[in-house]
Amino acid sequence: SGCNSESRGALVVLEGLDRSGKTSQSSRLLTYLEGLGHSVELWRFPDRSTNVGQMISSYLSNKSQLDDHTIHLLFSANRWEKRSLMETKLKTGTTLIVDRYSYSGVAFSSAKGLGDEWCKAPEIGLLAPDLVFYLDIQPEKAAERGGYGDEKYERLEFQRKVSQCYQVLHDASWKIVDACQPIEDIEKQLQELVLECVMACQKGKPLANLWS
Ligand code: 2DT
Repeated sequence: SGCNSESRGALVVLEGLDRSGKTSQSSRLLTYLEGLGHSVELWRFPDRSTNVGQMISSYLSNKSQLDDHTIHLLFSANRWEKRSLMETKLKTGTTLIVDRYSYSGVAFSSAKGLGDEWCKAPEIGLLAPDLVFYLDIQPEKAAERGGYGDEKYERLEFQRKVSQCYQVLHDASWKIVDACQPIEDIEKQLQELVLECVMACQKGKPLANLWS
C-alpha cells in the first residue's frame, strides 16, 4: 500500500445532461491531477475513433438509422472494446477521467422506453467506477445555456426524460454536484473528492465490476 509502483489508478466518471459542464470539468480535473504529478488520462464515451464508434457517430449525426436496441448494444460494445486497455491502465497506476460511461448508456436508452434491466445487462462485467460525479442541472437550465447542436438527443423534451432516468441510477459511488454553481466552485469540490478517491485506490481499494 501507499505510493508504490503497485498502487492502482482510479476510475472516475463524469455524468450529466448535455451542457451540464462535464467536458470542461473533465479537462480541469485532468490538469489538476497532472499538476500534482499523477499519471492520468482523459477518456470519453462514445469513443468515436473505433469502427464501432464511427457507426455510433453516424447514428448520432442522423446519417444512419438504427433500431433502439441495436444502437444500445453498439454503445455497450464501444465500452467493451476498451475494457482490457482500461484495466491495464488502472492496474499500472494510471487514473482515468471518463466523460460519460454506462450510466449514459442506460439513461439515454431507457429514456426511449427500453427496460432498465435490459439496458444494464450488456454492461455487466465492465469495470465499475470508483467515483461518479453527477453534474446536476435542470433540463430547462441546461437548454438556456444554449449550444445544443444538431445531434440526435439534443432536444429539451428528450433531455427531460433522460434526467428522470438518471435519477434511478444513483448508487454509493455517486457524488451529486450542483452544476449551476460557478465553474471554479464546482472545480474545487471535484478536486477534493477526486483526491480522496485517488488515495483510496492507491491504498488498495479493489477494482470491481458493474453492477455491484
Ligand atoms: P457526447 O455529446 O458526450 O459525445 O455524447 N450516449 C452516450 C448514449 O446514448 N449511450 C451511451 O452509452 C453514451 C456513452 C449521450 C453523445 C450522445 O450519446 C449519448 C449523448
